Amino acid sequence: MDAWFTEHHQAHHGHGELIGGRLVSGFESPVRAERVRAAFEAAALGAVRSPADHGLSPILDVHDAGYVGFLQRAWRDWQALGHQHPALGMIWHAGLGRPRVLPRHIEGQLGFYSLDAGCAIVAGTWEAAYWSAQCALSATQAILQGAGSALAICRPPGHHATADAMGGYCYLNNAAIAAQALRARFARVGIVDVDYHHGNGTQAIFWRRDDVFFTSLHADPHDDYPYFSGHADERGDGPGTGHTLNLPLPAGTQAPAWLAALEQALDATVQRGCEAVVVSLGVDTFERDPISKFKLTGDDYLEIGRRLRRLVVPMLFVFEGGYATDEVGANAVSVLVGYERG
Ligand code: OKP
Ligand code: ZN
Repeated sequence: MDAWFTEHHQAHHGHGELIGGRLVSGFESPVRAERVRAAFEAAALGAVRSPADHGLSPILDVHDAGYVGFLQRAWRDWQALGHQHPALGMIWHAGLGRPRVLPRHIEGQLGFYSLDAGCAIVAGTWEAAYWSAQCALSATQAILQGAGSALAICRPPGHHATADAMGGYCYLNNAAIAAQALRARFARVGIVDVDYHHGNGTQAIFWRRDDVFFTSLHADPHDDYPYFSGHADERGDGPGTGHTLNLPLPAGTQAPAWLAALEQALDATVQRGCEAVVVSLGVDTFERDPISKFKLTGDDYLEIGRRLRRLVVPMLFVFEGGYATDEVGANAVSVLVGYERG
């Protein structure tokens, strides 16, 4: 299995996030991707490659053009006001659900195009988000050309981004962009989201579709981010009814209960006839993750990889969360080792 990685991710750095009303240093830091790359190289699973430039078109197959344009020019517009500090999403919001009219002012646009205050924009945010998506697209291309598996070491992550809004450290939805591109060859694509947080953006993108099955194991949204989606009764709508499966789990969940939920997710993915699968690979389910409350151990990630072998279809791993920087590389790569070597 080969991996796609680019140094462009480092351009998105130096931003914090608002927690409890205070701006703190960001958990979603450049070292995360570097650790995954280093662990992948150490495991000698395959080559680490630089992504090709697949352009904007596969991004626009998933995302709203107005939103993409906003991401491209947000830093310039923000800087033009004389600001040197990061621009934060959701500094203004309507308080009445999704705003109806796009404001002309950058402050208003930051609110219009964001789901929460988890997405700072700095000078290199667009560059990093664009190339993160290109990593997913290059790994997708390998699968389309016949590879059995591939890894996209994406940073920033993507699964909280909707078609037209950023949220939870995510700007472009790498897994959704990959799944959409896989549809060129595979009639039915599955997305298995194992990140600790519900993949609300991915769910929203495929909510009304029956050609992409989305299933997610995550923290119960009563208690944890993203709070407003991921409940078990959310199953899709219209033609997509039954093509979303949410498996929320309580704080403190350990491997036996987590793996039992994974089996349910895999059963459903097989039953839907998915011909290729994207794994939204977050390892913030780890017992020492600083922002999460599940209790998976390092060894559990090998077992997750072994269980995924049951899906005998091409599998694309897209890196999402995981904030225990000392272990994030080993944990993510253990999933791949379990998958490749059993
Ligand atoms: C992104 B991904 C912690 C607040 C965390 C945002 C979490 C985004 C997670 N007190 N808020 O799914 O790993
Ligand atoms: Zn997460």
